Amino acid sequence: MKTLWQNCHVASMAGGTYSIIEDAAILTHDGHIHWIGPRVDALVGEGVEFVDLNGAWVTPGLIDCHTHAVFGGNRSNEFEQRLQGVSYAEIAAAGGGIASTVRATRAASEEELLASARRRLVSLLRDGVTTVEIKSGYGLDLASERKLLSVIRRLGHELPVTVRATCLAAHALPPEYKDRADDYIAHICDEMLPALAAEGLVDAVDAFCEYLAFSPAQVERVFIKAHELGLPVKLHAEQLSSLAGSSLAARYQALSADHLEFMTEDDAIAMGQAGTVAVLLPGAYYFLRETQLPPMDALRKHGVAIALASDLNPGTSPALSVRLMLNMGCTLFRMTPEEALAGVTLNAAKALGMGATHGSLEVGKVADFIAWDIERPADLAYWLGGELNKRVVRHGAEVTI
Ligand code: DI6
Ligand code: FE
Repeated sequence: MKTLWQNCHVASMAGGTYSIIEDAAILTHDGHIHWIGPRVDALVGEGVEFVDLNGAWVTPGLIDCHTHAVFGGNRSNEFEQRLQGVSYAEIAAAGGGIASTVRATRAASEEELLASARRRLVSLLRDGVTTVEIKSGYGLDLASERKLLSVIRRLGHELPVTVRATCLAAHALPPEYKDRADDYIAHICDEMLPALAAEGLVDAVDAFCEYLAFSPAQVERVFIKAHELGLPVKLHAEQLSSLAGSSLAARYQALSADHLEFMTEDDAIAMGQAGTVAVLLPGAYYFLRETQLPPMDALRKHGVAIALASDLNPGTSPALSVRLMLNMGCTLFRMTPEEALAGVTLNAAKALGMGATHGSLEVGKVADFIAWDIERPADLAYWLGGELNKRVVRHGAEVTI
């Protein structure tokens, strides 16, 4: 079935940049973009269905390329503690933080985890998200990580969204391995990753490189195993301190290094040369009341592609809106609305290794797009949350959420 979507303007992101077609049309066929251009140039053959988009602005479907959306419980109690002046690191050292979510997640059934994550994902989907990456990392033993990754796969089957599963077993040290971080890394490399990868539950491997998590040497062992298994890597790096994790990520051709407030110019040079995407997470920056900004000028100067994501997680970024991240990327990180939009389309696709099929509206790519009832594309970064009127097209067919 061919469909001509017309009476719209398009911010297509074609050719790797912010590009606009006014009074455009999009011809979709078998879930892909068959043709896109000015409406006057559209060649319409037999049997084409027409859809009037009423002057909407069309963008690629939004891509949230960094979330931890599957977890048990929540940590609003820690939010209150931090408002009283207790730091994130102090809470973690006292047995709270990630460890408290691990306890709640291990205690939850697969069905409970699925139900709570589904609600959170629906919020993201109502915001125009058609592709989402979800990390494990609150299980920290083989059975619990398998439970999380299974939920992640099920979410992709049950909801109208393309889901990428990332194994973040190296997120924190589980209590069974107290003071034995190297042994836990060995367990990840020898048992967990091979088993989970063999079960088809893993699309990429991530780790948390930080003084309160894992060292660069430990992360490197995880990366080596991931590559042996044929899996791409990503890294939480330079969120709280500067350990050159992002340079390490670049050496392993990581798809992305994420957070990056404390990265150096040398890290930016390494990432630019490797094509590793910088995934910035303004929700975590805001929620932790961080004051160290990621080095935007160094990233731009060294040609590092910049993505934005929600980091949806219970500890540092309980963010249920990707458009709010666009606003924060502009307001807090001084990105332009065009850069912010590229950050949740083009560059987010690249950060998931999906650049060939997603992230822009070009012939041959998957027909995932949003027709927004807005005046200008910058409106997407302007409103602070709320729901915008829109029509969501996934694989060439309109979906309701
Ligand atoms: N960095 C983060 O911001 C999240 N994980 C990570 O490595 C925080 C996760 C949490 O506090 O639950
Ligand atoms: Fe994260």
